[in-house]
Amino acid sequence: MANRLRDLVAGGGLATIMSAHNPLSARLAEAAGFDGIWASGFELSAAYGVPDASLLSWSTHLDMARAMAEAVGVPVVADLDTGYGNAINVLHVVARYRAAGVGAIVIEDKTFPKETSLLAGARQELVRIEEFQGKIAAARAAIGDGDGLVIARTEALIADLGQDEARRRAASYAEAGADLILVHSKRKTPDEIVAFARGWSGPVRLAVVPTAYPDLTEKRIRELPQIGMVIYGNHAIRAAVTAMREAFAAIRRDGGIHNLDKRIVAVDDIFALQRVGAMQEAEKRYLR
Ligand code: SPV
Ligand code: MG
Repeated sequence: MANRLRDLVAGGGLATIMSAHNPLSARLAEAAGFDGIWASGFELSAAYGVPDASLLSWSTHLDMARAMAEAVGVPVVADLDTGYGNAINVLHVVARYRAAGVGAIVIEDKTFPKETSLLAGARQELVRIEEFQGKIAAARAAIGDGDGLVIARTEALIADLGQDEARRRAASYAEAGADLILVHSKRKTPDEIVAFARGWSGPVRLAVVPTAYPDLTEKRIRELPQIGMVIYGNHAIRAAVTAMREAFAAIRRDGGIHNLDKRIVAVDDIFALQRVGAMQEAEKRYLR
């Protein structure tokens, strides 16, 4: 499958990437019209009910990313956290994600084990710039000469190291071979990211994750040509929790499913998401 993200980003467009935590949510995101699926470490951790702190193994995340890549036609952007170790770990792991069919990988410049970025008071330690350059170069080598994208994520702003350090790191990672730079921020307004983008004249475009600053709409992002990708980081799991809480409360309140039944999707809708029709076609053809 050709990776449309590379052309979209290179052509000056804005790639919209939606989080998911399983193939079903990935299919829903694809059907809604997103350009790609964010195989989010945060969402998978939440789905397992554990903190996003390098607790799940990379093979658990890889299994999910592979299942997503098999389930959708749009590229999967895999969140590899810190790359699960040093450059040698990155070399090993990225090759397996690529073989699993993902279109892009993201690695961040925090130490392993990491703590999630938006948690107040969380430990946010960064590795040396040279060390992370080595990890980016390893990821670039492992992803190969095809259309796979290596996205280098700097957590300099998350770690409160300031714009200069973020810029220095972003430029160093681009020099090491990153195809895009993801710059993350935990500020409640977009100012920090807008300032970073306006000051960015590097050779590659930027990716942003506006979870903490939802006022940065796609309309506003398009006014910043430095930004080529927006990732909606955790809205699938949050929407799922909202929907399930409401549904479960309604069943308790009503003493049954009789009211809720009309308000949620029909079982046939789930059959369609499971591609049951294709199975039935195959049954006609092959079951003898
Ligand atoms: C994720 O979705 O796993 C991310 C984005 O990395 S964040 O949780 O904001 O760090
Ligand atoms: Mg993550």
